[in-house]
Amino acid sequence: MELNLKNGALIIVDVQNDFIPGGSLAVKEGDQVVPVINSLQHKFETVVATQDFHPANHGSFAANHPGKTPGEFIDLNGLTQILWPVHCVQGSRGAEFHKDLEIKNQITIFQKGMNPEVDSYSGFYDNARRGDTGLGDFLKEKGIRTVFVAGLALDYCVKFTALDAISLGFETYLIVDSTRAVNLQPIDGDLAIQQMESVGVKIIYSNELI
Ligand code: VGL
Ligand code: ZN
Repeated sequence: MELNLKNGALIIVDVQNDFIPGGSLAVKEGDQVVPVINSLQHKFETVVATQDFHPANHGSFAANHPGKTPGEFIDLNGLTQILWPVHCVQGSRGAEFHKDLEIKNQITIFQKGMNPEVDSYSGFYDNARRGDTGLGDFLKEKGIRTVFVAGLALDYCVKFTALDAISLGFETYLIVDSTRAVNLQPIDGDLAIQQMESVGVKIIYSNELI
């Protein structure tokens, strides 16, 4: 496949210590995406990274709902919210990017999840689609037409970032070997891929870009 990367951007989603084995919301093999993503960065003029960046009182943390445990569902200001372990708290080591992820100065970082009242999976909007990180306008101002999504986790933040990218009119690719799923249910990663494909996300492997 010939892919024109000229008007393309790489979106690196949430490659942070808490999503890596040893972290509080560890994704199995999450560390394995790092060398793949590093090998792709030089292909793109535009590289952005998202960073899950919660205050300690965030409403998605089970610990902030007495008697609740991770994996349970609650209503959070009108949205169904699955409860998570405390993760990616602002200023904590878990919120930092994996130490081997190459973060060069031309990478622009978009933080999300700062509002304790609503969770924020996508790199573009919060889950209520009210808060906007500015990523969509940033990409459009650069003339970006195609985005390539990589990172963690496939069945949450990667999926919702890709779905929003499609809804904003970007041609959207998932680099499938540059992501891993949380898989609360073992099938979740596969379902996420199906859902993305059903709205037009194209699935590619990193070696198709090299
Ligand atoms: C994520 C759950 C909660 C993710 C972030 O990056 O996929 N998942 N917060
Ligand atoms: Zn989070």
